[in-house]
Amino acid sequence: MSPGILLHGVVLSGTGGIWRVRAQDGAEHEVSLRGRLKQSERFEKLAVGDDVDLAEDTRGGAWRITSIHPRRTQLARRAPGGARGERIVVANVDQVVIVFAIAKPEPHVRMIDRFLVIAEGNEIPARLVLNKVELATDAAVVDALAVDYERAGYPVHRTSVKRPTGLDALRAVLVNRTTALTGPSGVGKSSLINALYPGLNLRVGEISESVNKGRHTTVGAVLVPLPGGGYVVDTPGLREVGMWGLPSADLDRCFPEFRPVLGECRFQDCRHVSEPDCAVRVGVERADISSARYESYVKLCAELTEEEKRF
Ligand SMILES: Nc1nc2c(ncn2[C@@H]2O[C@H](COP(=O)(O)OP(=O)(O)O)[C@@H](O)[C@H]2O)c(=O)[nH]1
Ligand SMILES: [Mg+2]
Ligand SMILES: [Zn+2]
Repeated sequence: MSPGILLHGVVLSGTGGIWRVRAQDGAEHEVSLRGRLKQSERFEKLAVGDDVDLAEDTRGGAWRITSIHPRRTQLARRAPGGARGERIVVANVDQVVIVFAIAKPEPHVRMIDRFLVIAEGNEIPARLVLNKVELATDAAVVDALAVDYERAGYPVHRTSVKRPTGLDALRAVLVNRTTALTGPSGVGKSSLINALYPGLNLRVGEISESVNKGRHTTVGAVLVPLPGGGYVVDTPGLREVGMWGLPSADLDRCFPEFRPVLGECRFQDCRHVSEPDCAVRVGVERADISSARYESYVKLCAELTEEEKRF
């Protein structure tokens, strides 16, 4: 038997055993798994974003997945209260890009911080896009919105689609990477993608905003190849990943600006809420740590603690 041609590819989409894979030559194939893999545990875990090897069936023109490469990262939706029942929403995301707007709609910092925690909890680098900057009366207004995130170590792109600003720099960080683009409705995600890649009709974040609203079924993530190389994840949104399963005790480490002082609280298991001699709260008092970010921490911590009580 001839071994047939082998190709390397990336899973773009798929459910129910049929997967759409983009080979490195750009051709897309609808494929299923080889019997051997199908029976293995890894079949259960094949996800959009996975790097796979493809082989051409010796009998027909069909392509099959023969192996799955180890993952660089995964965005997992964990079962509440434990590690079991984890479902991988998308594999090999290199970065999370969170879009918000200077106005229209007003920035919702709590939601931004929640997205950042999800990225940190999954150990995926994050950056922010502050869009609609032409609506600001002066640069100080923009800087005031960016500063908390920049001080926490996140790159912030200042962009405008209306008066083209920052678009080349944003496109440059998307090249050859797999990016999960997210953010509230109306901030300009679709406009940005269309400005960066005219003609690429992406529904970024729109599944959760419309189709999937109020449903229990999940629409899977889809990778969209970018003209310059790389992928953007067209996803129901990070909201569907959620923080489920993140232990409340690990939340502090998801705020990078807290990390330098985390060993300095009086209690080793300090939650930084009401404990005495808390180094995080001292940091907030001294304005080394942003009080808005700290407030997000307290809110999210309460949410996770509540969840832990329920399970
Ligand atoms: N003023 C201004 N409006 C923008 C900008 N980018 C997008 N918009 C507008 O914001 C609204 C929502 O944009 P859209 O791309 O649909 O947002 P999405 O929901 O995040 O995909 C539309 O009316 C856009 O024209 C911008 O840079 N400046
Ligand atoms: Mg949109
Ligand atoms: Zn503390």
